[in-house]
Amino acid sequence: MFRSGLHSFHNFLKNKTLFLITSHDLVDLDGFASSVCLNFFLQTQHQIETFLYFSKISKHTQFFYEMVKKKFPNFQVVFEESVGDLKKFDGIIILDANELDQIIFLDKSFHDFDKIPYFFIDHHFKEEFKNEEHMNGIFFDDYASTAEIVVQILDEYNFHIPTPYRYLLVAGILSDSGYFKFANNKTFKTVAKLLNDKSDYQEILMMLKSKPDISKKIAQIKGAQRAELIKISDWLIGISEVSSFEASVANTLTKIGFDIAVVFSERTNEYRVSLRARKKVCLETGLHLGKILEEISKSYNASGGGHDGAASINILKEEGKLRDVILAKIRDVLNK
Ligand SMILES: [Mn+2]
Repeated sequence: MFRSGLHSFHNFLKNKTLFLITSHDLVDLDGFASSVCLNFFLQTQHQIETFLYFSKISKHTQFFYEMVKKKFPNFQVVFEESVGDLKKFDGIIILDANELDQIIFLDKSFHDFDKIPYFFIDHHFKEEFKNEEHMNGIFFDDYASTAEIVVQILDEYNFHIPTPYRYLLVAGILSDSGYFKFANNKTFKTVAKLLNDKSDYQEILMMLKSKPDISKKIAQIKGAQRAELIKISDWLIGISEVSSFEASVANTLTKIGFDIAVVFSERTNEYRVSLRARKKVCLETGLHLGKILEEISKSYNASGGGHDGAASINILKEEGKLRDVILAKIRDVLNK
């Protein structure tokens, strides 16, 4: 399976001179590390001309990249400021994404785009890729990160990865695997391969820790202090209010013992409400916070939705906070 993916990649590279290498918007560490390393590999091993471009780099990614540059002063990645005319490329390689929609600069109005071949390297699940024989990409959803797939490609070519790139790859794997929470045996083997005498695991962990935002920490502490505790059946619900960072506060509440958290924040014209629930509550009771907020949006002047365990809603002030409405809906599910 991997071999056939590699084979199609090899074919994709053939007879082309200039490639665009990119990832999804607001690129995370996995997408960034994967793209930067594959770019380096193609330039050095294949002497291929490449053009590395990210539409936007996430704050956390930028922070870690700065840390790597500080540690390795000679390490430099050349990014392009803009893609310019896409027609100049012979091929586009897209990492850590599997849909063209996720690449914001490939706007639909560019009719000629169909004519430029593209190739995905990604680890996100997509049903339709399961049965396709000639897919234009390497898709493996049994990998915790795209970085692991890239390491395996480089391995097949016996390519030696320099230390700064190892730091990036390990960081990408760590962040996408939730610090090994979603890892499998392959993940550990890959990381073990990347770590050597010159790359220190604890140092990478330290470099990943961005300086905590003091106002966020204050909001989390105040939110916890103000939390009102409501018990429904054996579940503990925390309701609180802060002036900002309502989503982080809701996360904090579920970490310190609440099963469900509802956190309000007052803005100029509206209330923003973040809801969080532990996985266990959702699995055992069928609670789906996103569905609850979608229902509320239909009946009131509000817009909201989300996942089973994480959702949010914006409510116009004239409606009030809808605290009791939200609570009643949760109570309905928990009392079932
Ligand atoms: Mn990823």
